[in-house]
Amino acid sequence: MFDRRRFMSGLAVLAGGSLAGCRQETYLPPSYGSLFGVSDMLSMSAQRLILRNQPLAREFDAALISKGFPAIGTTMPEDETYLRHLADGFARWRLPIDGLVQRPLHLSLPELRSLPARTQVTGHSCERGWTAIGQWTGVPLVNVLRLAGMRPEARYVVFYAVDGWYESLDLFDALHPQTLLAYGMNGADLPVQHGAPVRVRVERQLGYKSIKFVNRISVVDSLAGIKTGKGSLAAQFGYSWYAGI
Ligand SMILES: Nc1nc2c(c(=O)[nH]1)N[C@H]1C(S)=C(S)[C@@H](COP(=O)(O)O)O[C@H]1N2
Ligand SMILES: [Mo]
Repeated sequence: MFDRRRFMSGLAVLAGGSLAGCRQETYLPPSYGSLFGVSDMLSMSAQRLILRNQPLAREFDAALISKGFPAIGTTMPEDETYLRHLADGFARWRLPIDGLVQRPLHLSLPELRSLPARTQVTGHSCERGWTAIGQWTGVPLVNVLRLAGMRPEARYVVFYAVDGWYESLDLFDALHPQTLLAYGMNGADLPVQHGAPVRVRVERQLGYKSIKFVNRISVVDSLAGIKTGKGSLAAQFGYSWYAGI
């Protein structure tokens, strides 16, 4: 039988150690220099206190999966490289994982699918006022980070998407067991409009943190040097970087 524990400890050894040396506890969002930032900071520190034991977000019975899960924002990227990969069934698609890691990775879809996976039926809450329930299958991000071997200075994981979106999580959320690189939805391959071939699922935050069409993951010690320093495109538009629900 497939022994998940042994495989995972194998991955940890492969990574040259556990993630124990990494700093997982953060109580401050990356930017809090304004009045809005103060409320962001208060809600984040309060939630971190409540969530300190890393409870799972609620999971639902498969019977409750929404029939018409809305597709929001980008539903068909225009990027030419992306369209070539789509036409090709993503056979030559690779996901780079770089930055503060011991072994930068370039994972193909079959490689991602070969890592220990998780399936979860969870609620999605969009800041625009709708919710839906979906079933997501993917590899917990923590497994990929173990494979790459994070350096002790690592503090944030940044996700880039083909449509110019980017997002970031601190390690507290990045290492959570329900934070997935999802390649499946409702028992099938992740459909294009929902972010094929791979999207992020962040179950304890609003929908915009679950970035679709991911094409690069980078581990960093600070968000200050990335684009405008806000850690996310949504945050550049004025949404909270920390969108806990
Ligand atoms: N790359 C990318 N990711 C994205 C978006 C987007 O437009 N582009 N929209 C976000 C928003 S606001 C929501 S609510 C969810 C919607 O996911 P869905 O289209 O699968 O419902 O994706 C998020 N991730
Ligand atoms: Mo959203």
